[in-house]
Amino acid sequence: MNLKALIFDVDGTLADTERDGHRSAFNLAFKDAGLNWNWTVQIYGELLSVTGGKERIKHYIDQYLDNFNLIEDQQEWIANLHKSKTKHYLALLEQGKIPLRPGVEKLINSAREAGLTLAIATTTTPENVTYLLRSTLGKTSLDWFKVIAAGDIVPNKKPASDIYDWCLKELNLTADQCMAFEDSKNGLKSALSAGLQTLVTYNAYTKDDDFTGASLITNQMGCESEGFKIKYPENIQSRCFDLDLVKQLFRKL
Ligand code: XBP
Ligand code: MG
Repeated sequence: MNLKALIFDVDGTLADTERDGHRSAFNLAFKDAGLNWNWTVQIYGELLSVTGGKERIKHYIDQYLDNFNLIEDQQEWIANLHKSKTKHYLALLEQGKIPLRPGVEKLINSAREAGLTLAIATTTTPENVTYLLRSTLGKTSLDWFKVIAAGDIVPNKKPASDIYDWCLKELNLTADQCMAFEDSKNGLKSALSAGLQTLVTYNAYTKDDDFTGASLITNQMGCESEGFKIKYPENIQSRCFDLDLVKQLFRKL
């Protein structure tokens, strides 16, 4: 079976968005709301075990705060706080504060030139994806991705397979015709549960995650100036994620 499509996760994979992007946006929203909450780099690293910004706020209230009582509907209050966070995050993207990770643009362009279909499967809010693509690859890049599966479009977020299942259905492809790119254990679990072969580029937050089942584990996609560091498997000669490497790793069915 030939490789037909590449499916990319967003946060941590396409760009290192969490520490100085989402985390800063959450803290700005807390300040606007008059809350004395401060998600430090350390606390945010713990909170990342919960995917989805709204779910992360709820987890923080339940697990980190003693009797945080609200007079109004908690779900609605969280949704409004999250909308404020998204506004701040989009502003950071618009200011060009969040670049793509090394090698991402090169892989995307070589996949397009080779006629592969591109797609996205992410837990983040859809607008966060379009703003990231526009601010890094330009407005026309929105058309490069046949499917952008994001956020609340599915009932269960990663590590559930829902977002990848939905993406495959919209692509009208089977898992064995695609390759997934992820950065975290939750993302890897989600992609593997959908039957997808998955390549992992970890980052500072996810470097110690369990990536059992990944076909390749590196510290980044790498580029001419700086090759990647490989965690698994050892017998790879390449220095960066080019299409030849992806095709070399793709299951031979
Ligand atoms: C990462 C997530 C998201 C982001 C925050 O998504 O779990 O929740 O941390 O974005 P992925 P929102 O790695 O699947 O791209 O606040 O919009 O959820
Ligand atoms: Mg991710």
